[in-house]
Amino acid sequence: MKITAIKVFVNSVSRNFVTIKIITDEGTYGVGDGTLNGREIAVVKYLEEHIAPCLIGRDPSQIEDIWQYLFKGAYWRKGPVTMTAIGAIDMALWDIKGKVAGMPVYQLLGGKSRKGVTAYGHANGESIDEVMATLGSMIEEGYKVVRLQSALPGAKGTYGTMGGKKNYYELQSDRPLPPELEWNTAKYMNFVPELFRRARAEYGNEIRLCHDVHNRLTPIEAARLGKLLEPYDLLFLEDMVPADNQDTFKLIRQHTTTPLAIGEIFNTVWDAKDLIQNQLIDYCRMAVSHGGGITPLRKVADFAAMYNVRMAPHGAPDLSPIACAAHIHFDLWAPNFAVQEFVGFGTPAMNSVFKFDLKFDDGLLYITDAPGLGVDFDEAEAAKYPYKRSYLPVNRLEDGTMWGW
Ligand code: EZ4
Ligand code: CO
Repeated sequence: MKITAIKVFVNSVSRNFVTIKIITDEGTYGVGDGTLNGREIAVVKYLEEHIAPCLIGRDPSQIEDIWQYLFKGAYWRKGPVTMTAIGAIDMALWDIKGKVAGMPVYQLLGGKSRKGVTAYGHANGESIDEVMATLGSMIEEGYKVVRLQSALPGAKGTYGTMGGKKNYYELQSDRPLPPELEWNTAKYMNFVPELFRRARAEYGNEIRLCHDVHNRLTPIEAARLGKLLEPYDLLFLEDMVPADNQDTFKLIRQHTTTPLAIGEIFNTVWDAKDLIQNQLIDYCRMAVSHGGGITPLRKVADFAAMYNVRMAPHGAPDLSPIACAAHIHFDLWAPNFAVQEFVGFGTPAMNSVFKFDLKFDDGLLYITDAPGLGVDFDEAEAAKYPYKRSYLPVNRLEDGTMWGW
């Protein structure tokens, strides 16, 4: 079998998605997700100009060799654009291998370690009351784990909210430049414990809760937040500080028993190595797309397992149903899988572009035994939604200082 073509698509059904199809001379094709939020076209060009020409004529069964070829062969290793492009190729090759074998990808990885995949959803709101109402309905829907994010009263927008405007994850193409939000750490620190106090008071101790700080604290502030939230028994606090310097987490770890999660922007195991090896985190949030594919992610999982770190892949709305499918196969297999971020089934338009048979029942996600990844991409439907430039928001302190969003 030989690769005859690699097609790259970008569409804006609900938001921008980069999708690839690897076509073979035997008619079998594989699909992959190369979406990099706000930098989509950089990945499209990387795939079209720098990867596709090198892979035409190669044997698609050689997943590991192709991965090594693209990683080592680039010379310029790592980085989000390179690794997302490699991730898309890797996913599509696993899809082909599964289709050829007549097996779902989780079987190729080693088979199921569990009957279904525990999912966590988002309860985002403009006020604590709004978040509580959403949490209540999600518990009724069957969720066992929910992430809580509330706008700060009086703020222009907080992570997970946009100050009464669109959701941060929707297409922002009516704004020519990144939306600008405002941040105040002191107000946040005073506010967020109340969010979790209310959740426990109203919904009890059984529901597992988590929260995403989105890289907005300093290490000592993060340590304090971990302590403040200890009474509310979080499953994890995510991204309290950036991990550019992995040593930073030593300070946080010394002060709090609140479990820590990080990794959605990590591109290789090297971003997580010290965090894992020194047992400074509890959950690794690396994704199949931005982390370079299924091939490296399974190695991260095995490495993490040695240090009691569990996998909790990123699953925000800017990961397409193809990455979602790849994650579910990975999650079914990984012995140290914990929880999968999951934002629902998408709009009817999305379901016309991405065809994926997924079920949610009593907190768990299930897929069918379709060969490969079990997700298909409709080129003609996708063409109805052309790319529209759209950015993630940026964040400033109230005095104008640029901050992390
Ligand atoms: O901000 O996917 O845990 N989820 C997140 C996401 C990220 C977006 C970035 O594109 O932090 O919502
Ligand atoms: Co996050």
